[in-house]
Amino acid sequence: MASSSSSTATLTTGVMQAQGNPATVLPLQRGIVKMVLSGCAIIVRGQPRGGPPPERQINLSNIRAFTLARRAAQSQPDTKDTSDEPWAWQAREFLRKKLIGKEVCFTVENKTPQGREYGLVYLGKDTTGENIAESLVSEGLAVVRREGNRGNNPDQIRLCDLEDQAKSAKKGTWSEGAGTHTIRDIKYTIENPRNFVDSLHQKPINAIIEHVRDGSIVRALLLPDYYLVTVMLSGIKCPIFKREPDGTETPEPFAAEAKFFTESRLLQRDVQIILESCPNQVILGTILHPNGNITELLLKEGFARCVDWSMAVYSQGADKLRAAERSAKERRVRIWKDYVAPTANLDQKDKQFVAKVMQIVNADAIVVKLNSGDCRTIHLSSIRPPRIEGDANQEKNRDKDKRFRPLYDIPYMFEAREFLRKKLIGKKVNVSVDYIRAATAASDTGSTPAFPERTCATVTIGGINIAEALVSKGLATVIRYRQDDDQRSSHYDELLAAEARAIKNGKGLHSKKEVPIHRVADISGETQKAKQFLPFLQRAGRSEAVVEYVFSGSRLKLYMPKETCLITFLLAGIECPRGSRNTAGVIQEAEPFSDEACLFTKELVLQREVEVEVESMDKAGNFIGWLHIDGVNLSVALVEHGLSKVHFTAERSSYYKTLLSAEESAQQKKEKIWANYEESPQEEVVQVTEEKERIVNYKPVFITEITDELHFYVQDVETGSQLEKLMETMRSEIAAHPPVEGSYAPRRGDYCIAKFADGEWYRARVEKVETPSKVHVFYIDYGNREVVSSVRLAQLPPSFSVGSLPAQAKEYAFAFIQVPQDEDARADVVDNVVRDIQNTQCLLNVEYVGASCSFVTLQFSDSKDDVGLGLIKEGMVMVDVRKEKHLQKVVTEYLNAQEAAKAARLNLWRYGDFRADDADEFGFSR
Ligand SMILES: *[C@@H]1O[C@H](CO)[C@@H](O)[C@H](O)[C@H]1NC(C)=O
Ligand SMILES: *[C@@H]1O[C@H](CO)[C@@H](O)[C@H](O)[C@H]1NC(C)=O
Ligand SMILES: CC(=O)N[C@H]1CO[C@H](CO)[C@@H](O)[C@@H]1O
Ligand SMILES: CC(=O)N[C@H]1CO[C@H](CO)[C@@H](O)[C@@H]1O
Repeated sequence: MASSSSSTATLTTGVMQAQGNPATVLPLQRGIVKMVLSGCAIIVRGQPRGGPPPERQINLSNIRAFTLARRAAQSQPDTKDTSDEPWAWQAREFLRKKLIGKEVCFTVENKTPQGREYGLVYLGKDTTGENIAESLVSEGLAVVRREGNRGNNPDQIRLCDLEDQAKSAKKGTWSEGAGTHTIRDIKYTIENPRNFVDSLHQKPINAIIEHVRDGSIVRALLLPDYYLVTVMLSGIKCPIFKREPDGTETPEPFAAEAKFFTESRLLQRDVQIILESCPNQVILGTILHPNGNITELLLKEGFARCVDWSMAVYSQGADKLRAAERSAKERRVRIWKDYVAPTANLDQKDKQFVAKVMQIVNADAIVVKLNSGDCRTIHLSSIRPPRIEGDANQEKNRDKDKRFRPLYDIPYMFEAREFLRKKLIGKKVNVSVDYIRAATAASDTGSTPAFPERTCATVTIGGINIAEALVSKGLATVIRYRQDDDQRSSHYDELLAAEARAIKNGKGLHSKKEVPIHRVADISGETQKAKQFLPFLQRAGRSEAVVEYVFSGSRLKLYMPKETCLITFLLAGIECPRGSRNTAGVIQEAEPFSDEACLFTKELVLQREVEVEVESMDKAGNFIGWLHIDGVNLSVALVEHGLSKVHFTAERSSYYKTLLSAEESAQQKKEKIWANYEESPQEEVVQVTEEKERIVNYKPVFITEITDELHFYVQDVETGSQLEKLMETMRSEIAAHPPVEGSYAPRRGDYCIAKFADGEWYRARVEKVETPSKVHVFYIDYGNREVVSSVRLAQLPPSFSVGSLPAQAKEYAFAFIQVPQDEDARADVVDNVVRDIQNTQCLLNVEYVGASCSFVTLQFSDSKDDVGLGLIKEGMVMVDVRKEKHLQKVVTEYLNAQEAAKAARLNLWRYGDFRADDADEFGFSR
């Protein structure tokens, strides 16, 4: 081998040219073997220059190999599949194993006009390496071309010698027999690919990658049975070569690079493949190679993106794929070079934080309280709450009388909300923001509503992804995205998997069972219904409730699960600062600390399970009572924290003492509303910001009963005829079917009929059963009470129930009047009042609302004189000074009358002003 001393010696070693001018030295070239085309041709890759490197096909000089099987061109129906010539496959495999991925050097001896190159190929860097043509001939895997005038060529002579040796050793093609066993039976098509894939049970099978179409699609020859299949890598997609209508191909950005990446690692390598699934005739699989797995590598290098639908079948851990993709995005490599993370402009502290759950909104969002004290609404990423199926028109066809309440009326909405509520409310959760969904405008047609900007996050508690839990119970579904939309959950695949499980197990929304129905009676704001319902709640004692909404510190909406109804509930015993209100277009400013009180109540009770004791109702149909949560009485707690004052109506309740001491301690500490508190209760000026007018609307009532406490019961004169009619028909029915004496067993709270001293039957309610002969009843239409034997009681005929006509006797108390504590003095007043007004018609006006009943002024219907004022004038009672501005005119009138009575030393004042005496004694002056 001649060697020149030129500086290029290391790169280009001279080889004598085979034919022609012996003085010419052919340049020696190098490359890496990309592919073996047949037993006599290879594709060699040069040095990459920027993009994918140049490639050249080299046919080995002087030999002829056997032809490999060829599939008929689909476009030419007259061609047929041809099969392997004997030993053709063995020759290909011999070269493949020897050469793929290896460095070779070669000289080109000849180049045809079509550009096909023929030459000598040596394994390694120089011609000292194995001569490939010689090896083939020695193995009997190729035959020497003896045609032509080549007798004097030393290379050819060597080949002929080697061939002669192979012949005598009976190697390869020179062995006995026709060599038919060396012919493959290639299966180009599979009858039922899905069955085929299933039958392999995800076991790795040996294969050779025969062709790489693009980065993520290959043709593989499955061994040992020679199935030739196209496999798409599960879970990913590389940029492709788009086929245009005119037959040309346009590569998407990085398509060629991705293809080269896969090709250079896998083409004609021995691999194992797991065939994972076969949707729509496409086989999805994962290629295993000792040096790593190509799916992950492609993602990590930014040559591929994750594909939701096929990730589900990826058998080697979809999370690793997402992580690889995430890493590529973060480094902005290749296809991600312009990538901007959805949370890119958030501070780390806004991206991930721990917060306390304050409220569950519908079934896919929560309100959390941050460490800073601010509240934020967080939507659960990538899930969709239960919703109404079908078009919105159906909604219009709904029962028009019934208000549509999504929480109860959308199937599974309530279940979803309850699941979240029970698991999360009041708890600390980890929030990891996945994306911010921009606000959207409503569509012109109004078919899609406007959405404000939404913060969407993965929320976990104790390591559990709450969205995944919701989806796996079938209480939410997973949103599908466009492939390139990464505004989605960071745990999207787990959500999809959870959904697949829920569908398979028929959970919740995916269940074939009838949807659970929640018939909820909304009593809030329905005075009539509330009236009927009041006695049930009063009787029930402590009832369970869920706080559905907090309007203000003391005004709540409750869901009563046992009674399946919604009510508005006001806290008894306190005066809570009012929020700003808009009454008839006039904005009234909020009282100080109204927001604090509202927040306090929200934080303590919103969406919690509580117990309530309903005591009474106001005229708007709101129930009034006490609310307890975990041993805390909310009225007391608000007072304790200086967020409410004790209201005088609390006096009668069993919590009065607790309230007062709570108030005292708040005053001492100068908490919130007591910040400017000076210890001189007499001087206390109550800020009454309310500017409302006293409402004067006297209506005729019939006074039926006056109690020892100077409360009284009245019947509404306007509905009096209804009661008369009811009594009449009831009595005639009873006369026709007299009750069997003693057949009725009274129970506390029951409605019944009772035979009064006049021998007539009246509607009544059992208040207490001491013994069968001592039953306490309350005549619901008259307000009087009696202890009777049960033989005087009978079942209330259903047609006369309080449902058909509510109890007619309503309880009231005198406004602006303090009932004397002294029993004798009180008895005097009661006697006086009984004499004047019992069983007469009067005019009644509600002045203000108390915890157990409303406070009213009464007028005699003839003279229009005020009954209460009359009592003041006679010195029978003292004035209860109300501080509301709009009542001051009446209060002043009352106080003037009181002064006159005092001066005249009437009744209570007969010994002078006993209160002033006390005051003087203790050094106070008035
Ligand atoms: C060169 O190699 C190709 C690929 O195997 C083959 O089709 C072709 O016939 C070869 N040419 C000659 C002249 O052997
Ligand atoms: C929040 O995440 C941290 C770390 O991942 C964990 O230690 C902590 O327990 C989580 N807190 C909750 C409430 O899940
Ligand atoms: C199943 C398998 O082969 N997984 C491998 C995929 O490739 C990565 C490296 O690229 C390996 O770490 C995994 O073990
Ligand atoms: C009877 C009852 O529940 N009383 C509670 C009212 O609330 C205060 C504090 O908020 C508790 O200390 C009482 O025990």
